[in-house]
Amino acid sequence: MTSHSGDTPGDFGRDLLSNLYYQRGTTLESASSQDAYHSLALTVRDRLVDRYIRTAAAHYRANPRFIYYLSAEYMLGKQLDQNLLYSGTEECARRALDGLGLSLPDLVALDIEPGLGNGGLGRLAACLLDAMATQDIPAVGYGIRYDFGIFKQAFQDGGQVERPDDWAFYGNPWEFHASDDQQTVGFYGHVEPLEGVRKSWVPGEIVLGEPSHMLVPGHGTSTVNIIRLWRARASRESFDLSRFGAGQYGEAVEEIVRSENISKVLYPDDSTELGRELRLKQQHFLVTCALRDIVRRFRLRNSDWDAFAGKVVIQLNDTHPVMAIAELMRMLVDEEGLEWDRAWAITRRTFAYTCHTLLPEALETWPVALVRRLLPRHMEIIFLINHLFLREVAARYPGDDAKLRELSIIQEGAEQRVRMAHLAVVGSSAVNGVAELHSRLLAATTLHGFAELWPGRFHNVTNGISPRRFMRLANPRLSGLITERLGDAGWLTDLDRLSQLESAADDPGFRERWRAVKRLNREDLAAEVLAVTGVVLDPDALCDVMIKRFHEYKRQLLRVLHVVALYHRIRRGEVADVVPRSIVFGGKAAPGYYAAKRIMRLANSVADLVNEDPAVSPYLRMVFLPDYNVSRAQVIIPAADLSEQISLAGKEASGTSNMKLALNGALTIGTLDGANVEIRDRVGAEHFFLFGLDITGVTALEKRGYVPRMYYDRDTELREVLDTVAGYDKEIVDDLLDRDEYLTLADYRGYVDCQDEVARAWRDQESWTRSSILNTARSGFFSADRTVRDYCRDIWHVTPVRADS
Ligand code: NBG
Repeated sequence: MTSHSGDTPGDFGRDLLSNLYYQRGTTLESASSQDAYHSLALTVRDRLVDRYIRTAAAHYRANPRFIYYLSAEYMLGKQLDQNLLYSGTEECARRALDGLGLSLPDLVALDIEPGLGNGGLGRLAACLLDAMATQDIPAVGYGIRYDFGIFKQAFQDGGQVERPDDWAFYGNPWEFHASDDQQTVGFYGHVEPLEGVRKSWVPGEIVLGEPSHMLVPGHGTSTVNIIRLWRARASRESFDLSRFGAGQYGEAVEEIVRSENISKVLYPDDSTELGRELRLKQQHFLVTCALRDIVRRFRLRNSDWDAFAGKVVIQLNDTHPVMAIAELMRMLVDEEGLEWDRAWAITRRTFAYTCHTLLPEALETWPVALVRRLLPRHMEIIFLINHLFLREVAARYPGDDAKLRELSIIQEGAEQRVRMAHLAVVGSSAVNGVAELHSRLLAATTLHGFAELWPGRFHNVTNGISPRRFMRLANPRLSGLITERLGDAGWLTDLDRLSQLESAADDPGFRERWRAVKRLNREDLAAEVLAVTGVVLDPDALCDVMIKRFHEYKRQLLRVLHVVALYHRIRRGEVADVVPRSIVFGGKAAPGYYAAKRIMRLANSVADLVNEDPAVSPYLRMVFLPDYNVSRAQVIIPAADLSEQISLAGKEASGTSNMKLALNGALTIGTLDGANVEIRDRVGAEHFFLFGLDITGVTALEKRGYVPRMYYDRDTELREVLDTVAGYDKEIVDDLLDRDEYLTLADYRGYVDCQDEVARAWRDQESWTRSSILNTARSGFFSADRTVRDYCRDIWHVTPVRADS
């Protein structure tokens, strides 16, 4: 076998031409740009394959405990930039391509972004996989290979329009197909008794799960893990030839279409559960394929079921994969013939569950009737789990029926429903929230009864981000400066070393260079904004960034209100407290989320208002960059000076853009919500702009009775702002005055005054730069490597295995 591994430009160029010839069947002279891109991708991928094979061999030898990360979403970002970096071939590829008359940036631009997620939850999954590989943790990520990822966002008359994301239209060069590792997944049907609790489920419909995997390389190590994605296929007999012969072409492929629809599209809503049957099918499809694959892998080296939980940790990323608890019980009891109690002990030890929300509407429940129809045996198993669990609760709280109702996995009412979060807690050995405040609130409110019952089961693991993706790849200039200052690039895998930048904050020469980097990054962003939207940004203006999904609780509306206030001040010539700013928005709204879409439209109208007014635009420009995704994030974040983290306290579980922005030297304006609290604790209160109600204030105000109209009556500037907004959208203003569920008006004055403080601080560029450097220097804690270490220590109890061991 000829190895594709040399690390000179000559070797690289030779392998690229070979891939062009043998994989694409063409030559340099006749290659299309897709041919060139695919050959480059394959050449880079080849350089990771060898490491992957060695990793797999080392894992086989060591037979270690594995982390199996189950997630319905992954936001992987572009692979080419990452894999060039991780394979150490960036420079040699550039030179090889130069020699062949090809341009690396042009080909990088063709790279696809698999948008297999909605937002923070999916990106977190990708950052954790990256960090696990980087720390040599034996791990596999399992997910769904949606044909269509998160929709592409465009604006029409300021409103969001969604277009399908056929992300692998030209093929995905990063993916290995393994059609012979197919699994079968059943749906519907009926249950037949065997002996005792053991039953036999006879599904009424069978779908095939076909896996493919992508490589997940670690940085600075030989380890290459994989993420395995499943795609639904109809069985070979599904095509109805007789109907086709009779001219019924649609009917002939009906079954194929029905089966393959399961992995057709990612649900584009990250908060409210629509309770659609197809969604539940997706979940069951994912967990069945993953579990069968996990068992197959377990059996390569082990046979005794009692060893299972010692070798397998299944981390449930939110409730989407929680049906796995019932499915594993079904496999162990019905298929493997284990006693219920033994199976339950194994199951409970195997699973761990991460909760990512506090919003009640995001806590998934499924109608019992639906589950019973789609997964009849699973429904029985859930009832039995619940029965045994409630017996335990009754023993602990004798006569307390309210307690039983509160904790039950089944929610009673007009329609019985399965509470997936309750099933997750009951069936796991560990439960964690994603920031200190969030974990505290989970135990105090949402999951209070469970935390009282099993305090030892509850943990906090504060989220983290990949410094490779969000610093080294996104911000090569700042990375270069940091590496120069620290002497080597080791900080990329040991992010606490950024603390060595503390002294640099007091070095005027270093500050100057830091500012120069920010300036260049703002120029890059301005170029992108111009190309995409036609809006001209001033690269010297303060770059004020709010990038996240559109949600009322995140309060993009509050951001817009401040812009309108600034607009009026500038129009009146009250510019004493105004500094030139570029307001940058990015984020998608769920297609059916009417209120969020209204706010988006308003944001676009306000952007037009300020940009088109020659009296205002020297001070203020505003742009809504459409189709926010990981690639866009990599351009926006390095340019940011101010990070908007302004959710209503108690609503944002953690946030992760807050971490990415702080790491890149943006100062935060924020509330005491999610991980903002920990960011402020670490970077220091004097380098963080705090405003707004905290959780105690929110609770007290809601208890007193919140009257939003009062703020309108008392605050003349707010009145002017809302009157302007009413000219665009009266419904938004009516809702604010009458209801204002997220206390926007209560926090308005504090926010606007705090923004004035930001402007004053910006005027002193030396001191601002110092704060910026200190934000970076003190953000080491937010590395996903630390997050993974926390999981390993508190929940997973796994040890690294080195590929070269
Ligand atoms: C999101 C939270 C964020 C958090 C990410 C990652 C869901 C259900 N939750 O605050 O809203 O940062 O998860 O943990 O998408």
